[in-house]
Amino acid sequence: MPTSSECIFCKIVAGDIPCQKVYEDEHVIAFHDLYPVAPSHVLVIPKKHVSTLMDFSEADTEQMGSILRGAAQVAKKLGLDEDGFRVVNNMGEYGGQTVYHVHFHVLGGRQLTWPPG
Ligand code: IU
Repeated sequence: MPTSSECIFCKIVAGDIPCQKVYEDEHVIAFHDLYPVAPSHVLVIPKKHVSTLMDFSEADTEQMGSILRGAAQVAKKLGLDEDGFRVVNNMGEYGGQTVYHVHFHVLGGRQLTWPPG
Protein backbone atom coordinates (compact mmCIF):
# COMPACT_ATOMS: atom_id res chain seq x y z
CA MET A 1 0.00 0.00 0.00
CA PRO A 2 1.76 3.24 -1.10
CA THR A 3 2.08 5.60 1.85
CA SER A 4 3.87 8.85 2.55
CA SER A 5 5.97 9.02 5.71
CA GLU A 6 5.16 12.73 6.02
CA CYS A 7 1.40 12.26 5.73
CA ILE A 8 -0.75 12.46 8.87
CA PHE A 9 -3.60 10.48 7.27
CA CYS A 10 -1.17 7.71 6.22
CA LYS A 11 -0.18 7.53 9.91
CA ILE A 12 -3.85 7.14 10.81
CA VAL A 13 -4.22 4.37 8.19
CA ALA A 14 -1.13 2.65 9.64
CA GLY A 15 -2.55 2.90 13.18
CA ASP A 16 0.37 5.08 14.35
CA ILE A 17 -2.03 7.90 15.17
CA PRO A 18 -5.34 6.92 16.80
CA CYS A 19 -8.70 7.82 15.30
CA GLN A 20 -12.36 7.24 16.07
CA LYS A 21 -13.08 4.79 13.27
CA VAL A 22 -16.61 4.59 11.88
CA TYR A 23 -16.13 2.35 8.84
CA GLU A 24 -13.43 0.33 7.10
CA ASP A 25 -13.19 -1.88 4.04
CA GLU A 26 -10.39 -3.16 1.84
CA HIS A 27 -9.75 0.24 0.25
CA VAL A 28 -10.92 2.95 2.65
CA ILE A 29 -11.27 3.97 6.26
CA ALA A 30 -13.65 6.55 7.73
CA PHE A 31 -13.16 8.34 11.03
CA HIS A 32 -14.56 11.27 12.97
CA ASP A 33 -13.01 14.62 12.07
CA LEU A 34 -10.93 15.99 14.94
CA TYR A 35 -12.45 19.48 14.47
CA PRO A 36 -16.08 18.85 13.49
CA VAL A 37 -18.06 21.61 11.77
CA ALA A 38 -21.37 19.74 12.01
CA PRO A 39 -22.92 17.42 14.64
CA SER A 40 -21.72 14.52 12.46
CA HIS A 41 -18.47 15.08 10.57
CA VAL A 42 -16.60 12.07 9.28
CA LEU A 43 -13.72 11.81 6.80
CA VAL A 44 -13.60 8.97 4.28
CA ILE A 45 -10.09 8.40 2.93
CA PRO A 46 -8.40 5.84 0.68
CA LYS A 47 -5.86 3.65 2.45
CA LYS A 48 -3.53 4.29 -0.47
CA HIS A 49 -1.81 7.67 -0.42
CA VAL A 50 -3.32 9.87 -3.13
CA SER A 51 -2.77 13.61 -2.67
CA THR A 52 -5.82 15.11 -4.33
CA LEU A 53 -8.88 14.17 -6.34
CA MET A 54 -6.85 15.03 -9.46
CA ASP A 55 -4.25 12.37 -8.65
CA PHE A 56 -6.54 9.35 -8.91
CA SER A 57 -5.64 7.26 -11.94
CA GLU A 58 -7.76 4.89 -13.97
CA ALA A 59 -6.34 2.05 -11.87
CA ASP A 60 -7.91 3.68 -8.79
CA THR A 61 -11.49 3.30 -10.00
CA GLU A 62 -12.25 0.68 -7.35
CA GLN A 63 -10.86 2.91 -4.58
CA MET A 64 -12.98 5.81 -5.81
CA GLY A 65 -16.09 3.64 -5.79
CA SER A 66 -15.26 2.45 -2.29
CA ILE A 67 -15.05 6.05 -1.07
CA LEU A 68 -18.61 6.84 -2.13
CA ARG A 69 -19.91 3.49 -0.96
CA GLY A 70 -18.08 4.14 2.33
CA ALA A 71 -19.67 7.58 2.64
CA ALA A 72 -23.12 6.01 2.24
CA GLN A 73 -22.27 3.35 4.82
CA VAL A 74 -21.10 6.04 7.25
CA ALA A 75 -24.33 7.99 6.73
CA LYS A 76 -26.39 4.87 7.37
CA LYS A 77 -24.36 3.94 10.44
CA LEU A 78 -24.76 7.43 11.95
CA GLY A 79 -28.45 7.63 11.02
CA LEU A 80 -27.96 10.55 8.64
CA ASP A 81 -29.71 8.95 5.69
CA GLU A 82 -33.24 9.84 6.81
CA ASP A 83 -32.79 13.63 7.11
CA GLY A 84 -30.01 13.91 4.56
CA PHE A 85 -26.36 14.78 4.60
CA ARG A 86 -23.58 16.18 2.39
CA VAL A 87 -20.44 14.63 0.91
CA VAL A 88 -17.69 17.16 0.12
CA ASN A 89 -14.21 17.05 -1.34
CA ASN A 90 -12.10 20.19 -1.01
CA MET A 91 -9.52 20.22 -3.80
CA GLY A 92 -6.47 22.47 -3.80
CA GLU A 93 -6.05 25.99 -2.50
CA TYR A 94 -9.28 27.55 -3.75
CA GLY A 95 -11.19 24.44 -2.68
CA GLY A 96 -9.84 24.86 0.84
CA GLN A 97 -7.85 21.62 1.00
CA THR A 98 -5.51 21.59 3.99
CA VAL A 99 -4.52 17.91 4.21
CA TYR A 100 -2.99 16.51 1.03
CA HIS A 101 -4.21 12.94 1.37
CA VAL A 102 -7.48 12.99 -0.53
CA HIS A 103 -10.56 12.78 1.72
CA PHE A 104 -14.29 13.19 1.47
CA HIS A 105 -16.18 14.91 4.29
CA VAL A 106 -19.52 13.39 5.35
CA LEU A 107 -21.46 16.17 7.07
CA GLY A 108 -24.84 15.91 8.72
CA GLY A 109 -26.97 16.31 11.82
CA ARG A 110 -28.13 19.86 11.05
CA GLN A 111 -29.57 21.86 8.14
CA LEU A 112 -26.65 22.65 5.85
CA THR A 113 -26.69 25.82 3.79
CA TRP A 114 -25.90 26.48 0.15
CA PRO A 115 -23.82 27.93 -1.40
CA PRO A 116 -20.83 27.07 0.79
CA GLY A 117 -18.49 29.91 1.78
P1 IU B 1 -9.64 19.79 4.22
O1 IU B 1 -10.74 19.48 3.23
O2 IU B 1 -8.27 19.38 3.72
O3 IU B 1 -9.65 21.20 4.68
O4 IU B 1 -9.98 18.92 5.48
C1 IU B 1 -9.03 18.44 6.38
C2 IU B 1 -9.80 17.96 7.56
O5 IU B 1 -8.97 17.12 8.32
C3 IU B 1 -10.30 19.08 8.47
O6 IU B 1 -11.71 19.00 8.60
C4 IU B 1 -9.57 18.81 9.77
O7 IU B 1 -10.36 19.12 10.90
C5 IU B 1 -9.30 17.32 9.68
N1 IU B 1 -8.19 16.81 10.46
C6 IU B 1 -8.38 15.76 11.33
O8 IU B 1 -9.48 15.26 11.49
N2 IU B 1 -7.32 15.28 12.04
C7 IU B 1 -6.07 15.79 11.89
O9 IU B 1 -5.13 15.32 12.55
C8 IU B 1 -5.91 16.89 10.97
C9 IU B 1 -6.96 17.38 10.27
I1 IU B 1 -4.03 17.77 10.73
